[in-house]
Amino acid sequence: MTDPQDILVPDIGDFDHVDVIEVLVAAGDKVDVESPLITLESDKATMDIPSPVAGTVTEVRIAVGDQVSQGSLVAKVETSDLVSEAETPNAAVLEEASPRKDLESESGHDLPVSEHPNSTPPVVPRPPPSLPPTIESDVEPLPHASPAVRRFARELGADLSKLNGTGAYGRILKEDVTAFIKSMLSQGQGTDDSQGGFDLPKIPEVDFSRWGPVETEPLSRIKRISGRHLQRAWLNVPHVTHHDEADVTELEAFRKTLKQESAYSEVRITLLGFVIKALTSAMKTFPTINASLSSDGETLILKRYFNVGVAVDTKNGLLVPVLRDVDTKGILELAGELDDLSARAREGKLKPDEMQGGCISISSLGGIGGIGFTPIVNAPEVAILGVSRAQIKPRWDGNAFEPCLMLPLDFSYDHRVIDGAEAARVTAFIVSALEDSRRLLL
Ligand code: CAO
Repeated sequence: MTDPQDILVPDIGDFDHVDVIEVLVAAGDKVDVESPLITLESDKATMDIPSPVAGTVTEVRIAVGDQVSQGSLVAKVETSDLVSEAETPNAAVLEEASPRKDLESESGHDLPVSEHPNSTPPVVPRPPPSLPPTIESDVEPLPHASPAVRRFARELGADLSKLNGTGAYGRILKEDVTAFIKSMLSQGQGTDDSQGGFDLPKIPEVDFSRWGPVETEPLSRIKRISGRHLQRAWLNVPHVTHHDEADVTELEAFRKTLKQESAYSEVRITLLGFVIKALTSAMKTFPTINASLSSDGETLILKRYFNVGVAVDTKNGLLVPVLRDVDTKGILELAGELDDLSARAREGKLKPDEMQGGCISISSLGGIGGIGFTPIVNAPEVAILGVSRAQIKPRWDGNAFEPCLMLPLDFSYDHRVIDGAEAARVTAFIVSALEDSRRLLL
């Protein structure tokens, strides 16, 4: 061990007689190179004064409320022989350090004087590039907190704009951040059910009434729940959407024929029944689309059952009832089940377990309109098929353009599980199944 070294306020630019707003160490604390020792605040900026050496603080010579300038004694730090010169990036600065009297004459201030004239020369951290005092200008309206507290908050993912400071003039202290994190955890925020982590930049609150009359109404319960689920999926899943279209001219003609046959008059047959069947076939051929990632992201859970969720638009928001064992059912049965489930969804009569156990989802806006959209994967599922409105388009058959009924398909997938090429193959498979419905029998 060497004698304790004096740690002085380094060159802090044009600042003079700056208030000490925080003392971040006490005698006995171990510090590393760059550990903040004190925080200063002028009317223009706050800054941390870092330790230029690693070691143990033996004495702190500054208190909150003091005023300091370049050369003021901050603390004494006992460095170990091992780290004092060889390992600290400040070794060069130590050698270059101006003797105390130079400092006094340079600054012209009545600086605190070392009590040990024969001790190791004081460390005057004219900081090398790797060791600047952390200065944060107040040009941007930052929350009132020192850089050390901001760093602490950043490490814990706490949004300082949500905190009320208990320090002088409302300054946010380290204790305030700790209390905030504890209260977030006790409310279950930051867990799997959170709204996506509280370190997300917040959308600023705007008073719209400044520009005209407004009304405020609560979101429906379904919208609040599904919104949270959608946000979680959107933020957690790296989404890609693959677009394609299927020529369903023949399929639609077939569907219209069925609709006219009395044997099928009981059931409302729409294109969606065929799409569900084509998707089921794709799930069998491409098992990765019928899978989920384990929560640690290390393994893939492949499902050997085939359940398809179908998004249903209700007046209160989106619900996704699940058609079970779709591989064992025909198109008529699926159409009948879907009609029943969607009717009960709209009446608010679905049971919770009827919305569970899906393997993949379909979102069809075909009855409403649109040429395409990018559905959000219903995580922990890994894919969703969006269906938009079929419309007549000219298609080149090699000799001439033919009017064909083209059905737009939008296949969104979790790119951690499904590669782009695989997604293209899956979608092409669904397209060919819809273009030649005999394939649905395979
Ligand atoms: N192209 C052209 N016509 C279509 C079509 C398409 N892709 N899809 C449906 N249609 C037609 C149907 O054939 C039906 O016409 P007919 O009465 O002449 O047969 C009409 O549009 C209405 O269909 P529908 O929407 O009532 O029935 P569906 O089986 O296609 O869909 C359901 C059922 C529950 C999926 C749908 O009613 C619904 O709620 N869709 C909204 C889903 C949603 O909101 N998704 C967005 C979620 S955010 O990702």
